[in-house]
Amino acid sequence: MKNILQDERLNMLNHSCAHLLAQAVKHLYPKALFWVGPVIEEGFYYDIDLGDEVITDESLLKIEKEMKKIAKDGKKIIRHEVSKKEALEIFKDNPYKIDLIQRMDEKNTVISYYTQGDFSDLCRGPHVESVKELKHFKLLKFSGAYYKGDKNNKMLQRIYGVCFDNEKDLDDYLQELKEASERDHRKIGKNLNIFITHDLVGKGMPLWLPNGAIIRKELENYIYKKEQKLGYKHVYTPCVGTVDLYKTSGHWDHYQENMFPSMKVDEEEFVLRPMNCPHHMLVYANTLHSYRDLPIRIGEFATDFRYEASGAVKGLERVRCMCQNDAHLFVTPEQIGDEFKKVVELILDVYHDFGIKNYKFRLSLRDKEDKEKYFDDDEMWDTAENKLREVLNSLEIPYYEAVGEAAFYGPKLDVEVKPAVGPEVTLSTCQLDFLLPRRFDLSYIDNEGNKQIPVVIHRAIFGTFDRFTAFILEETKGALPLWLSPVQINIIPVNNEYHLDYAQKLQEKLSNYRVELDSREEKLGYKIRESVTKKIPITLIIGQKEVDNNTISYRLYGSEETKTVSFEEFNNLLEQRILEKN
Ligand code: TSB
Ligand code: ZN
Repeated sequence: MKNILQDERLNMLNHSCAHLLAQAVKHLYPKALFWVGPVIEEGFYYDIDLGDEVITDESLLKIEKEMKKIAKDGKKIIRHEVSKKEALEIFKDNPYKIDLIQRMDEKNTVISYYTQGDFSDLCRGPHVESVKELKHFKLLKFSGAYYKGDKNNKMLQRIYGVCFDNEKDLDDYLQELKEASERDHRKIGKNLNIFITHDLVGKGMPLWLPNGAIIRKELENYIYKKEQKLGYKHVYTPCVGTVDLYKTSGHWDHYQENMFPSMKVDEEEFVLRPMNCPHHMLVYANTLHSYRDLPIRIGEFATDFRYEASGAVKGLERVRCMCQNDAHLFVTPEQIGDEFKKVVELILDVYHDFGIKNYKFRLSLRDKEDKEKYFDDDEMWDTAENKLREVLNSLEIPYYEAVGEAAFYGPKLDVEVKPAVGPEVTLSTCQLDFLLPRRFDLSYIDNEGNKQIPVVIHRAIFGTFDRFTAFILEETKGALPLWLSPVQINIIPVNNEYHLDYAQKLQEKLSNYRVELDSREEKLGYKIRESVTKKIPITLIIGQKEVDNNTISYRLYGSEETKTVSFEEFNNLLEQRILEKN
């Protein structure tokens, strides 16, 4: 989808359109006070204090109409440059703009504002020459937004819109927006009863409904089998730890802003864990290790809690309670390359099974200047980053580098994907860590009988089950492959009186699968349509012909064609599709 921010002309057009929106709002709501109106990836928005007035769908239409009127009038957009003092005088009636001006540097900044007809707005520009150029726009939606994003401040009203140079581009864009919103996993999750959230449980804490739980269980079984084959040992550890545990690991000093506050129980002070590494370090430390035992791979489907800003939580994609498909691999320095390669191969293998094609590898490095976020040991960082680069180059996978995206304990290889709505997110991750084994005083005995410190590779193939499920729902638009579908087969008897018996027998014979039998007294067409709406992969239609010939007629999701086969043939088809993950 087009990114407005990356196109100079569209940037300007949308910025000017934000002013046009503000002008129209001012005409309709003379008491309105304006805060900021930036251009964003999807167009623009303006945050407005409307006093007691509330924006509705109807008011959006009215505002849009007023915008068209002003644009038709065709006033020029004129730039003015003034001193700070003058600016304070010009915008004295708007405390929000005064706040902006006051924060501007007295000496270095020329303060500019733009005027179009009866409306002026503080702004750096640039803008189009005249409002006449603003013909092809649309107001998209509105929401509440706290002043400066702080929930202790007043709630302002945010209106979103987008503007293009011609009607076709606008129409195309609106169509794409519509398709993206259809693909949004929050919408699919609701329609297919996969998850919900509830205020009483809290923000970012989804409840997985039975359909969602089936998907999650299948994902767990799938990755567990793969990991077992690769020599992983799985453990269960508690989803809390003491503050001391996280002080030892360094999370307390470097990751605390992402953690829930601590709680005291008797003499102990606990935190909900944001990561599982410290627990796994202790699992490793429980036994003595020789170099011959390494690599040791400790895996867990582990629940973590992280503080995510309330504006950032999103369906299953960004949650505050998540379950990682986590593992920590304890290796000798010589084994880093090999073990890392195996993780990358596993990622590629899994992506192949799920048909994931659009992703980017990102090498996430530390920001040398940020001593707060990153553990301060330049030599350790240089070793880890160089080693990781070396491994990636030898793997010959294309990647880009991003400074400031590393974990506090080491650099990472992240896999980035683009959700239907919103910016890119990390799915899989593989991280190199020389720090935590030191902090937990881990060791193994090398071939000369000396104590050595292992290196740790942190990795999560799905990332979290939460985010991966969100992504897969969007990739498939909810039409999951047979093996993952909550309901795999839906049997519809044409007439209950004559065909229900046979349909029930079929259901019993297919008891290895998740089968529903729709025996409601509804019209056949209605039931078939509903089967499609529920995105059930296979619908069986059982009528007299099937009963007489002992056959099965089926339709695959996405196809109008009905095929008739014997039970054995049908069974083969199912096995084949499950095997091929189709
Ligand atoms: C891989 N200690 C490592 C672990 O051993 C770790 O926690 N890495 S992480 O911080 O990158 O998180 C692992 C994965 O969790 C990320 O790659 C991402 O896919 C997923 N994740 C992170 N935050 C969230 C969130 N708020 N909601 C859903 N998934 C998340
Ligand atoms: Zn970890």
